[in-house]
Amino acid sequence: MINVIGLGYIGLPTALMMASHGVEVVGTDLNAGLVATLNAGKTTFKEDGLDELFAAARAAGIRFTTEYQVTDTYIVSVPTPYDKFSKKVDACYVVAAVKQVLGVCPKGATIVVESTVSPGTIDRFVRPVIEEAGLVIGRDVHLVHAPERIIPGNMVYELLHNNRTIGADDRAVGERIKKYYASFCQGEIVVTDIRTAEMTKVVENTFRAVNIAFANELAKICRHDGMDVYEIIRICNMHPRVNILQPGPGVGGHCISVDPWFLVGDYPSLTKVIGESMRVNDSMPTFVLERIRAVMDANGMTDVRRVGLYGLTYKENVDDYRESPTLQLLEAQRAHLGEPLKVYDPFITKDLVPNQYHDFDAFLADVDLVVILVGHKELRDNLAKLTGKLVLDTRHVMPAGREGVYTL
Ligand code: SAJ
Repeated sequence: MINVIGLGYIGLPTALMMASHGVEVVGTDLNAGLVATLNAGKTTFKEDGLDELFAAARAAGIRFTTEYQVTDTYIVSVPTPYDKFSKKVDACYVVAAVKQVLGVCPKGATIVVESTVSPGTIDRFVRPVIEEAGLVIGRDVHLVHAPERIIPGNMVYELLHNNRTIGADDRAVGERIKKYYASFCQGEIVVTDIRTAEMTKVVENTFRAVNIAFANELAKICRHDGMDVYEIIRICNMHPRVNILQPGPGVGGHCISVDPWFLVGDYPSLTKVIGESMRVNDSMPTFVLERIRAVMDANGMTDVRRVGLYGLTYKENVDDYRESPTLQLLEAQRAHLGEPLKVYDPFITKDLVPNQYHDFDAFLADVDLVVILVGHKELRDNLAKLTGKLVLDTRHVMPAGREGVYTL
């Protein structure tokens, strides 16, 4: 039986996948409310195919509890935030979960850390906890790191199809854990050592962050001299070895905007490109504020109460707003004592920020300038509703040449 510890964005779908593919699974989370919701037959976030997967896992007998289980295999999938000042990974949740596991697990159990951690975290934080408990790693407890690669918005599909990495001290243990993942994963599963697995995960997300920063910097250069960044990127990408990403209002989510900082925190003098890329991405919400001001000035608009932000989530068609560029923008605006801008997002039903709307039409009726920060499908399907409005389109969703539309 596998005990999955942490039933968030990664732990829950992973537990459901295994359970619906013949593995006996118990999911544990310290959040009693979350466990109660799952036990009441409801999922805790939206994702294509998640409800169907949940139903299949429940039919297969998955259980949810706040208790750690006595079993031979644990998958730890708890958050790994980073310390905003030191830029280093904060492994406290992983360490706390491992301590709890050690309190109940029998000798010879395997602990799989699935949470994203910076290279060396398992050596520095997890191994000492096990040794301090008087246990011998490789005999009393086995360690594995199995980072995930799924993208929010397409999680269920990617869980099934992505290649994966499993890092283990002992190859035989790695191969045993691989079998659990292979129960559902149709991609290739590479078994390597723990440090390599830690590093590859963070490097993958850093690669994307650096490439988004490149696109964002191009947007600033093009804005400076009145060039069309989208047309330039489109043409450049016709080159067989060029593949530039899209500029945007900033980088959010709990991966691309966080993981590269782990490397900057650990190797400050060796991460010039990475550190500067993160700063470029972090500068984008303020750049959007400057663009709002420029569009208002160009149109003789003086009342910020007639400006509305479309989108609160960190990207399109998900309900996750962690580190979202819109929240970063509102924070930057707040620092200047500005009147909070009006905001609307079809995916955010609870009240998250001041001046938030829950109806698209009511939102549109109250604003003259719509700032598109997220290109949700709802918006793409209803572009005609923006007729007659000024639009600042930071996601390149509006058709070219429409009157009153401005870009980044
Ligand atoms: N973004 C841009 N321009 C782009 C692409 C993205 O501005 O061209 C922005 C998005 O709007 C968003 C942020 O970047 O704010 C991150 O979005 P994303 O879609 O690039 O990535 P995430 O954070 O949803 O998921 C990433 C994925 N990593 C990679 O593609 C390397 C996913 O595969 C990982 O599993 C996930 O991080 C994770 O958990 O680490």
